[in-house]
Amino acid sequence: MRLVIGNKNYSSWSLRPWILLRHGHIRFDEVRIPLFTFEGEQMIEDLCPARKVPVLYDDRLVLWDSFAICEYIADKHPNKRLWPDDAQQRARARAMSAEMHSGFDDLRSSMPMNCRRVVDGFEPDNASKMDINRIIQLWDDALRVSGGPWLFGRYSVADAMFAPVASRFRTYGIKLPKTTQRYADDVLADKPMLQWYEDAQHEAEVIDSAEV
Ligand SMILES: N[C@@H](CCC(=O)N[C@@H](CS)C(=O)NCC(=O)O)C(=O)O
Repeated sequence: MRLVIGNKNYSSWSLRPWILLRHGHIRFDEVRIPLFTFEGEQMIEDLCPARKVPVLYDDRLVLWDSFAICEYIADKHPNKRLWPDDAQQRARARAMSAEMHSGFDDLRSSMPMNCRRVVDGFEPDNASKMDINRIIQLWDDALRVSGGPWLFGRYSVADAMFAPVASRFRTYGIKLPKTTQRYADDVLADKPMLQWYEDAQHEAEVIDSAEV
């Protein structure tokens, strides 16, 4: 299995399947594309059917969307139990993941993931504040029902889908209520996340449009 990803510092969509694979202790090779560089454009042309990362290669399968990749990883490794066992909790975890995948446009565009940065005095606009409040509500509801430490108790696809949000909250200094702050801290202190951050530190490329 081979996962094609973008710059670790910036590529939030790449982080999702990468961290899920690492959490599941599933072996894979990693190919990193330095986005928006001459070399990167060539690699995107060669490796990414939708001209976006991430892309998963597994035998003859070429899979080009982060959520579909997470679903496939969970399907292929049922013993890793990457969705909640209970049908209703699984449905909720899917709805949360789908909401992340298709929504929060304002937060995503005004607060791009940037693992290396901490931005002082950042004030989110009103639309991003609404996204932030909705995410707090989602995390809080899930943690209240499951008791934590992950959104649905055991680590699931939903945690992988929201991992880049915890990174954004730290970069832009977003204040969270106690329970959700604890969850965000756990996400960032998680071993695979620390590895992702470490790798991001060693990247030299700067994408100006993601430097708020
Ligand atoms: N819906 C896609 C979005 C993927 C996406 O937007 N990837 C960004 C990087 S995080 C990308 O490849 N950007 C490069 C480009 O647009 O040229 C998914 O979930 O995988």
